Amino acid sequence: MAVERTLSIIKPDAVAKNVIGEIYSRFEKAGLRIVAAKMTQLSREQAEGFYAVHRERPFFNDLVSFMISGPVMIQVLEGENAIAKNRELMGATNPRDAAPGTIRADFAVSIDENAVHGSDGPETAAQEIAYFFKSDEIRPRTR
Ligand code: RTP
Ligand code: MG
Repeated sequence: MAVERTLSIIKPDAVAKNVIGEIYSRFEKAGLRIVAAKMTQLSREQAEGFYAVHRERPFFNDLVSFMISGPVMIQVLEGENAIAKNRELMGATNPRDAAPGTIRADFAVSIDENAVHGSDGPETAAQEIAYFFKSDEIRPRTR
């Protein structure tokens, strides 16, 4: 199985709940390595650009307002099958449908405030990583 990279965001609700470490621990236990990370508060333009694919959807404005409501923690995860593995750890978009033990089941309260983002495929992963990180800000394992 191929080593992949994926973009993960710990959203404002989970940062406010002080569970960054708990979520990082789940990534690490699943064999995913954090190879880049930054805490920031997104501007409206950044959030709109990031979620541009959803621009026409009825929830777009609420989604953008939520994503800029507080700091987020953005990371690149690297590992075997990282994209699907991260989606599995996250659980379903709506925490009500998320399997027990997933990040969204444990930390999210609603479909609007659902704790984490993860890239949904190889192309979006590459685009989303480049959206937030320059290549020299990504530091894969060297020892
Ligand atoms: P994300 O992109 O944040 O990782 O979430 P996802 O792939 O599981 O879900 P996606 O379909 O990409 O939707 C992006 C975010 O928009 C909000 N959403 N609300 N009210 C609704 O029907 C609805 N559908 C989606 C969610 O917060 C979702 O994470
Ligand atoms: Mg998505």
